[in-house]
Amino acid sequence: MNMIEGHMAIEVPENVPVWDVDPYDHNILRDPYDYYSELRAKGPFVYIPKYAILATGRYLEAKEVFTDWERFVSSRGVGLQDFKLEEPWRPPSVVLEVDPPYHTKTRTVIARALSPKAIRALKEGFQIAADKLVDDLLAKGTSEIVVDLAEAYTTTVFPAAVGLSETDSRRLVDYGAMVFNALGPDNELRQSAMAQAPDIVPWIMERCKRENLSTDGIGATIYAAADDGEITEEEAGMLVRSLLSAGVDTTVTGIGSLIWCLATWPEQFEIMKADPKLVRPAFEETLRFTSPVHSFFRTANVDTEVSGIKIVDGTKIMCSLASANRDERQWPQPDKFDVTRMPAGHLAMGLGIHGCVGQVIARAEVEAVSNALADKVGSIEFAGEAVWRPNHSIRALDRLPVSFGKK
Ligand code: OVM
Repeated sequence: MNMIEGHMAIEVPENVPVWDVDPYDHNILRDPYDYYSELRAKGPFVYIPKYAILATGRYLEAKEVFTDWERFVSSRGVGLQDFKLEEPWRPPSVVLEVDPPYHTKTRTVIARALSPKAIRALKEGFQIAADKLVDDLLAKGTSEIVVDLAEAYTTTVFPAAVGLSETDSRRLVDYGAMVFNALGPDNELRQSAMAQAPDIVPWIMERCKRENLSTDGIGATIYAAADDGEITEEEAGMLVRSLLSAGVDTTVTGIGSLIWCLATWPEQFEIMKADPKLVRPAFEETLRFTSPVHSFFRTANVDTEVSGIKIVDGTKIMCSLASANRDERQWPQPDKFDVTRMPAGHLAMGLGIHGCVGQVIARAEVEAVSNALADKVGSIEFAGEAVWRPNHSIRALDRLPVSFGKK
């Protein structure tokens, strides 16, 4: 078998255009929208020879591949690597990188710990934290939103909600960067993220232990399921690791991108401020428009067909969620940021059995920030260049200097 980036190198399927492009090129990772347009225009799938994978940037196909967990499995990894053929860099996630029936058990436990009822109790604390940070930034006038708001806020309220006994903004953010870069090719970007593993991984694993968690947080709810015999003690620790893997960089990115959108389209900020009912839809539109997680893979686990294209067992399929969320076949005026759109069905948080299990807490965290902006901030203006940070699976801001004006 011919291997490439840890998976089987497939042949070009019939009727699939070959596109000699590197989706992990830094210029594309920083500004991917021309790449997405071309990806969608070429057809339902393209074959990318550099990685011998299929890629889809269209809504319908991305949705079909994402929903059908029986044909398109997660247990072989949701990045370029096929876990059936190569050992992953860390023990696989017991919820992301598994399939039913095993998945059903762990998902039930983590979903309970992150249920709307569990999250409701956290909202007041989120609002107090967001109000205070926004007040501080208003007093400062000009600030760098990625570090001073998005990271500062998320790495305070989220670890507290989980029940971590100690937090470390840099390690949490850089662990997320490792986890999300790990899904891509073994290039310089992945290697430089991984170079931090010896410092970060032991710290993260220590945080996941029962004795290092409060008795009343999300982590404790997960460990309670081990006491009840629903999962093992080890699985409970692994589910806490999932919280720390997926719960920081995603939310940090969502907050940064929301503020970037509102600074770029001040008239949309005006519309949102005029109607508090638009605070939630404004974030959903930010999710559709910016798609913090730009891509995930599935692996075909049978010989099958999608949209008339034959797909063989072992095929890695790169699903560009960010492109699907701009697909002109699905969205009228897809490149318009419109806080009144209410983009039901966007793929930014996936969907189906692997759909983001943390979406209730993520929305609650961001909503508190949006409320604070709508209440207190009159204007958001760029105070320097917004810079994007290349990552194999996340499109995040690296730097966002803005001036907040008082209302
Ligand atoms: C995990 C996890 C879940 C969702 C996303 C993610 C790749 C990781 O369970 O570790 O990032």
